[in-house]
Amino acid sequence: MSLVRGLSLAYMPTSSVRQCSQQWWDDVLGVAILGDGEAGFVPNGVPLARVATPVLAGPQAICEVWRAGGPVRAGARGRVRYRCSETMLFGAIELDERAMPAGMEGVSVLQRATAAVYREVFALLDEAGYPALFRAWNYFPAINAVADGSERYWQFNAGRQEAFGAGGRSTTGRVPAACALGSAHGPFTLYFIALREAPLAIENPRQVCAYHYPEQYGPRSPTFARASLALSQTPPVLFVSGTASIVGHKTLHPGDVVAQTAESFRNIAAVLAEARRADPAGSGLDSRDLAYKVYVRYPGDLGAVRACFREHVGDAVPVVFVQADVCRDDLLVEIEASGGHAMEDGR
Ligand code: 3EB
Repeated sequence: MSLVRGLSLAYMPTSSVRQCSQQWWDDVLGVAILGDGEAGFVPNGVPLARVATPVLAGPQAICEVWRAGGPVRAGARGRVRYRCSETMLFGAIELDERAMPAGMEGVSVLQRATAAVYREVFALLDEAGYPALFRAWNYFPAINAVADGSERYWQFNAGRQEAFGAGGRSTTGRVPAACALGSAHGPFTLYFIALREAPLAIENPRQVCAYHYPEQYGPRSPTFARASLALSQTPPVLFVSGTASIVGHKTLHPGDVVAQTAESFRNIAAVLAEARRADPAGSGLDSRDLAYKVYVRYPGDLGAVRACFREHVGDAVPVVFVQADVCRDDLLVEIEASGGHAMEDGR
């Protein structure tokens, strides 16, 4: 008999999390605070990512709480704070670009900060015995800005790809699910979930693999899979990466946020179909079985995006809408999702 109930996700206003007892935190793996909110109520030893993506039409800040459903152990290595269960590790790390030495050999500050963060993460994962990165959430300011002669998202991609190589990780094929968004302010912030046993990488037949994007999107490709499926979890857990209005490698429907939202859902449906094929024994997740985070570039588009969202998945799924800059300046919306784990919408 096992007392482990498995992974769960809750989106809760920080005002209600603040009321929770010490005991409530016992099996929490980690938390991300979305939007602007003071974080002093999070107990020491709980990994915390503060993500300056303003919450749209909701409480000022929302806690994204990941719970193990069983005993957890806390630790730290360098700048990484983590908690782990028997099978998975949640970690969070911030690095202030302003604390980095400026311009070295033409390598941008952001590229070096990204590489430093991922190097620390991989060193921890190797030491702790959770070598397989499952899901990575990346946030940093001014993602679409050009600085030191190139786009900042490209600099991030260069640092990430470099660190994957240096850390002995593949940069194609077996890569994690991820997202990379522009925050309003603050340090480079990464939070992540890693596993003892490698998950399956799932791709989308409608899209070129991101790690094979042509050079027009930057000299070093992004290192992520369209989704990642952990068959080692019971039931299996699926993370769908940030998904946008891209078919092949091109942005579709520039300037039309509703068409971009609908196209993103077509991409998510295609990824879910691939995930079902990869797990014939699994229950098979449907778009209505997932929890969502929706990134909207322009707050004024919220009403249109939310209406389109409801048309696709109804209003019974857990979801948060936040403002963030998407990594291509013609993308107006990006949608990420996860399922298989338990979920509660605490709002
Ligand atoms: C795309 O499909 C849109 O760089 O980690 C989505 C998910 C996107 C993850 C990343 C970027 C990333 O290319 C952008």
